[in-house]
Amino acid sequence: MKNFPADFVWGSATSSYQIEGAVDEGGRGRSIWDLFCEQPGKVLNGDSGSSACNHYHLFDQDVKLMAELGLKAYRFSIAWPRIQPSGEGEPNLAGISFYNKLIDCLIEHEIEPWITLYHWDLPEELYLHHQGWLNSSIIEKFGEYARICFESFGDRVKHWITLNEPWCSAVLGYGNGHHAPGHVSNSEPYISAHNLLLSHAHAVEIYRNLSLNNDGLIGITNNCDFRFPLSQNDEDINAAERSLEFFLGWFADPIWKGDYPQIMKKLVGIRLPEFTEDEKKLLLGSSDFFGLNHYSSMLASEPKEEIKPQENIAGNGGMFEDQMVHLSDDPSWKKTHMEWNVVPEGCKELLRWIHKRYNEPTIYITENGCAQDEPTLEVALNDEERVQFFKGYIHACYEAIQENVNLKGYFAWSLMDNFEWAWGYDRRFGLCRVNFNTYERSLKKSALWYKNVIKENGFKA
Ligand code: GBH
Repeated sequence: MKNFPADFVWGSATSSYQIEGAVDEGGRGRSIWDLFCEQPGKVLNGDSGSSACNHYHLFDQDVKLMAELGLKAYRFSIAWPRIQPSGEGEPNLAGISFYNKLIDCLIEHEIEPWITLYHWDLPEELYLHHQGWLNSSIIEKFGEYARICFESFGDRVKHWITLNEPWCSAVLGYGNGHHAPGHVSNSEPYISAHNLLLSHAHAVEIYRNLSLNNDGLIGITNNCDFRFPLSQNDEDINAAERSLEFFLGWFADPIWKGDYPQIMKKLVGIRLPEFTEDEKKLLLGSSDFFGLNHYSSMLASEPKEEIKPQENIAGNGGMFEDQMVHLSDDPSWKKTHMEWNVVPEGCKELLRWIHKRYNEPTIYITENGCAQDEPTLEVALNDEERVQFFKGYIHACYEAIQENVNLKGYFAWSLMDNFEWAWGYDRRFGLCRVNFNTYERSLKKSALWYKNVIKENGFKA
């Protein structure tokens, strides 16, 4: 039996725009994702999150499903435009009331709510009239939004995540344009990232100064895919290290070390903004735990020739050319429906890397999971490959814990199939199957397997 520490947090995660639907209800304002989905060609099949899983109306049913699985914790995000329809000013009470009902229902079922404040649904108004994450005025606005959430829900919520994957907001949103707001630039990713980091730190300062008189914790969730060196040559080993510093170090170094990685300053030059001494102080130590979303791994090597655009995995994302790393796959790796490599060993290696580089922080894996091709209900319910995926990755977590990595929890992505951003409803990540016409939910084999892991607090190897 592979037993986990008794207090290990077993959870599952979702995000607001991916599951809620009801975009015109309860006084919700529009977000950049409503706008993005309206633009032809941006989202596969012209899908949008306008009705998604209809969780807004079916949340009590979903909480029952979570209870059935035995989840100890549920990580969800708040839609900023439900709380402040235009991104600033007085709170919208219907929005607050929706999340109050959800939180109370979770607590009634003994499931701990973990809240993410920002999982990409920026109020449209802040983008159209205030330049979104490109303008430093967002720092104060995000702080005010966060304050409303802390004051409304902080009596019951003990785990807060400011931002989900700022790398994605910066690189996919402002670098290659795959995500809202769809900008293509090699400087905007660095500017938006800078404002995202400062917004995070400012919100944390507000939370800590509120002294809600509870033992609440607040942190950030970053995403990182691991990079193995292609060979054991120094050049490739350095390329893999450089790639991780450009990926995770970009967002984690300022918080755990007080500034951007030296190698980024060197290679990005004047396109990388600088922090003032006060900003560095504000950032340093601004996360009580290390939130990590991890999905995949690639091989990294020293480029032998100029990086060509087609090698530039995230397109014109700035960082890919700037880091000067060639990425490739090991042909023996299995792939998911997203074409992402299944490499549990990479998860363990990344946990070790974080443990070492950031001085043994408390880590929570706030997302891990896979998409599988599930054209019919029958195929979906027998998702043996997802069971194998979870088994491999959770086993890697187990091994990391054996090596004293301070991993304290794991959240499966995702509780249910949902709106998978640019892939619309074509890609399914759920433990539960969702019929997007009837909104019927059914447990997949992986859900039943995970239920058992939670119940036994581990599994047989
Ligand atoms: C998460 O982002 C999001 O938080 C969530 O909303 C989303 O539904 C979920 O993932 C599934 O997509 O081939 O090694 O370059 C995931 C961020 C960044 C992870 C790109 C995979 C590419 C793998 N992803 N990365 S690689």
